[in-house]
Amino acid sequence: MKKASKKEDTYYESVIKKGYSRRDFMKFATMITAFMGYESSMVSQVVKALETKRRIPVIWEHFQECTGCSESFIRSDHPLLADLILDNISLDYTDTLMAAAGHNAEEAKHESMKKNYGKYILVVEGAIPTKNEGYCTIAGRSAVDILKESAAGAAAIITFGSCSAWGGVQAAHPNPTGSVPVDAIIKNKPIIRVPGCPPISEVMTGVVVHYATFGTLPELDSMGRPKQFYGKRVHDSCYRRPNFDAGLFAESFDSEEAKKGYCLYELGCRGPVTYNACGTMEWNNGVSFPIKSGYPCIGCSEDNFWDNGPFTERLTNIPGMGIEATADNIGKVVLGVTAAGVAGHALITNIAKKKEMKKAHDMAEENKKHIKE
Ligand code: FSX
Ligand code: SF4
Ligand code: F3S
Repeated sequence: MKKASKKEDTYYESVIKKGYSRRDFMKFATMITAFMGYESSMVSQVVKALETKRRIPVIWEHFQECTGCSESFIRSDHPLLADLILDNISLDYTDTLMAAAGHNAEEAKHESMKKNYGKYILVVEGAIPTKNEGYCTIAGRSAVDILKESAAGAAAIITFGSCSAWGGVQAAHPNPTGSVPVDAIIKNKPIIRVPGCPPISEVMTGVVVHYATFGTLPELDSMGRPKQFYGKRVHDSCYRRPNFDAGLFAESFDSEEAKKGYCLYELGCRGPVTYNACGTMEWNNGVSFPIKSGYPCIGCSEDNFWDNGPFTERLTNIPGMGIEATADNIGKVVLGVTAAGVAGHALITNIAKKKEMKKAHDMAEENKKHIKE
């Protein structure tokens, strides 16, 4: 565990102290500026901010979850990325990763919260049980109490992962612990949703760097997610998309077609109704993401996705097919589309879009016949 030093370093001072070169730093600044969706002309502004600004303290709470979000975060392949958050964005408390435990850890957290009251970013991983405080108790206190306490002094809250953003697996039917997302409890703070089970680590760093550079939160969509990262469907950036458009679908896992990159729509892919940047950012420095590994998107960044299964059953409708849809124009209506697609069908009001969908679906069926022949 790292205690806050007397003189707080700037981000730049921290990374240099850590042994990185100026060149590494510049590479990081360029990469994160691009991830944030800005022109290369903005790199100098990001560099200047990171060179001159004091690090933003981060308090990171864990509640009901699998800790996959932290795993995803620390496995980011950009060496400076994890260091910047874990060591250099002054991660003052995270009970999963810090060396200290018990009273020492609690003390460090309270010290940091007091010292940085009103200034720190609170990252929350995991959902919050409300039925019985015994379901998630840390240091003798309930998750609800801990959340309220740490949220009180936060400048903003990042809900990192689908559990804290939407409720996640705990809140799946029948939700035995009465789990809720952070915004069901905290109403008076800006909350940035960074959903995904797990989410992409660069998104979180992007949000923190944006805050450090501009002193404001990034632009959010109607669901409270940073637009730069959740503005498009997985389907819009999927490398299998040309095969979808050509009606080339894999019929089974591990088939020759699946290996060749045929579309996984028939195997239940939720990419067409899922907003996330997986197709462009991927994991482990662009090594892979679920679809590239041969498994359909299960919509892990969408609300209630666990109850939208079975995951290998194909969607019967694809809202917005044929257009580059954004979360704001169709996201609201497609959320909650079930595998059966009945609800999704009823929600689509654009007749032209329906026709287009039918045409494309018929075409796909036709193409499939040809593939089989
Ligand atoms: Fe949830 Fe994260 Fe999924 Fe797991 O902490 S979003 S279950 S990857 O770990 O909260
Ligand atoms: Fe990719 Fe899935 Fe869309 Fe096919 S349906 S193009 S696999 S996102
Ligand atoms: Fe999740 Fe789908 Fe991306 S399952 S990781 S949103 S490809």
